[in-house]
Amino acid sequence: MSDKQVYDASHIQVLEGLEAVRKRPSMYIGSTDSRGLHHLVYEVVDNSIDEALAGFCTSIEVTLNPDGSVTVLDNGRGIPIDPHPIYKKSALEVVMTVLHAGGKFDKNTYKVSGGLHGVGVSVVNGLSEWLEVEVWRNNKSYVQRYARGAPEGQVSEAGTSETTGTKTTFKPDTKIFETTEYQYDILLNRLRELAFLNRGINISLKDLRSPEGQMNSLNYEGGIVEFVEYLNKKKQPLHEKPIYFERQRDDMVVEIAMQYTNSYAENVYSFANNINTHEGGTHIIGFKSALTRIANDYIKTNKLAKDEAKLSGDDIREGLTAIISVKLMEPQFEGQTKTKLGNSEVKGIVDSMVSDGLSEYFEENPKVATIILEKALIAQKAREAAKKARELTRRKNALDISTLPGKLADCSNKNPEACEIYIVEGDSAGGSAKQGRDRSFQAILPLRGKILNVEKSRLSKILKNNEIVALITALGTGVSEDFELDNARYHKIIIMTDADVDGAHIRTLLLTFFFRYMRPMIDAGYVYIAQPPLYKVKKGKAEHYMFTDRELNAKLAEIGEKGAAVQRYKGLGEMNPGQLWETTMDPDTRILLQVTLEDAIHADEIFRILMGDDVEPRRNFIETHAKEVVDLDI
Ligand code: 0RA
Repeated sequence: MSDKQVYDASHIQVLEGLEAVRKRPSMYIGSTDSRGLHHLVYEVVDNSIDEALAGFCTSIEVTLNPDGSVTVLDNGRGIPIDPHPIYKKSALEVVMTVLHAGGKFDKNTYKVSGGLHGVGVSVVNGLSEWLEVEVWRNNKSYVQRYARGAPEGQVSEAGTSETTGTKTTFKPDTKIFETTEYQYDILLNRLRELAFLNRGINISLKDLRSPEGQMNSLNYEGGIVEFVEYLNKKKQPLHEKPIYFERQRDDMVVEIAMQYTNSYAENVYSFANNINTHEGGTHIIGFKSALTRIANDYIKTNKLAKDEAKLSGDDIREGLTAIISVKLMEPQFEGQTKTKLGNSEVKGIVDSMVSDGLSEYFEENPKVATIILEKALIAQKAREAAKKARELTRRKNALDISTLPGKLADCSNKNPEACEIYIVEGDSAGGSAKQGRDRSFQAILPLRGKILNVEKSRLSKILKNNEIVALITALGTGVSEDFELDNARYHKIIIMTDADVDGAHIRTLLLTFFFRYMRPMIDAGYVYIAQPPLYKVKKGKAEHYMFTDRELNAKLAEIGEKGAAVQRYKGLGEMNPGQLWETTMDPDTRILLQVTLEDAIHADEIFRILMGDDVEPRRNFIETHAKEVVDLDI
């Protein structure tokens, strides 16, 4: 194996680089949970997208293989294989084994940098049990294989080829990842987003892991216009076609698509180089300020308002679905999660294109303009009314307990960081929870019956609902525009509902409310879901609580079914205070699910499906996700 020896000597430096990746994977891909696992695929796909943006690739195929590996195939130019001038080995090997080597060849395309993407495919290689790459170039085919990032041999020729392209297959390392099971829907959502953001590219996803399999082909010639139509699929638009603007300056391209619906929610999503800029940035600032200004100008010029009413940004964005997509050469990503666009030059360009484009659109479509602006004026009136109602729910200061809701059983500790509040379904479970809790740091707020469905009402109406007012007052944060995370009276807000359909519904109603009106609470990781047990197994004197059917079956197999009594808990009310504490509230033994916002676009869709007017999509969703609905994680 002389070949191997040569390699052992030359890849020492490589191993040093990728060893760091294996030692601290989270530094490179964010985490080693399911999220990090999915990032591996995005990383590889991003390289093919870059090749497509450079104009050389039209098709990207992602396949989930039966052995747990993933293949990404594109028809680009193929990664160069000739010797690299500095590293003295194939450029392909350098790309696959040297950190951050990926984008150095070609400076003329929009490359992702910063954020979790753009760390380079070598990171994927380092975190894979094995990876195999095949390149078609120069009428030849070349292959190389690696184990945990280290080449198993040199790049070798493997026959002739009439096409060009790159195929990467990798198997995520079970030594690194907590889970190595890919979720089809998560990949599909991101690939669909990429297909919308990069119009014309053919992207497919294929699942070969089970005989039934599944497959989706994504191709949107309409780009982000189709993205907006897709997001509004189940809503009622106020005008037929999304409004679309595109402008190019120097090396920057800005695209905006927007459409109003009769809903109350705002769905404005922004992207920079295909990365969802959750934290906003200069493109969003430019967009919002131009939109508000042009709307107010139009109202004034055309005397649409009876009084001197002036729209706020929120008023003119009520019911708006919009996508803002910027592609630029050197994006600066800032903010806590590096998802805030910092490039200052972007603001002015977006502002001026929206100003010009929207005034022209309003001039040419006066009927649509009137419909949009009249809705915004109603939103403005409702906002004034809501403001008055909000003031009633706002506590003067956090220590003043005179205004706290009567049914809140507060805790004695006043340090929010140490305090938790259990939001409990029903008075009887609320009673057990009050008796079972540790009153020093656990507060209990029982909610009676179903809270209002916030998806179907404006804030002014929502604030007339007693259960919601009690909730807001207890939390101390205020709501919507007035929301102040720093005023939260508890840093754990724990939703505790029965493990049945009604419980799931109440939980979804509460999550919808947090999502729409207290979003920073979710972003801060304050919102949790309690996991009460489903079963109690009793054999002799021993009692065991089981949280899933699988656990139950395993337990029964272990202790034997003879003489074991199985009690299925239908509701929290069936547990006495001691049991409730032991199974669901004791920090040492309980299981809490933290609510995270993996994908706001998808969360919005799910909430609309689950909470909206249409029965049909709701039934479809519940039928296909029946098992997951019980622990819905938005
Ligand atoms: C730089 C230069 C060239 C191709 C690529 C990058 C490339 C990289 C990847 C990663 C996945 N698929 C890819 N396809 C292409 C080629 C430059 C040339 O041929 O002149």
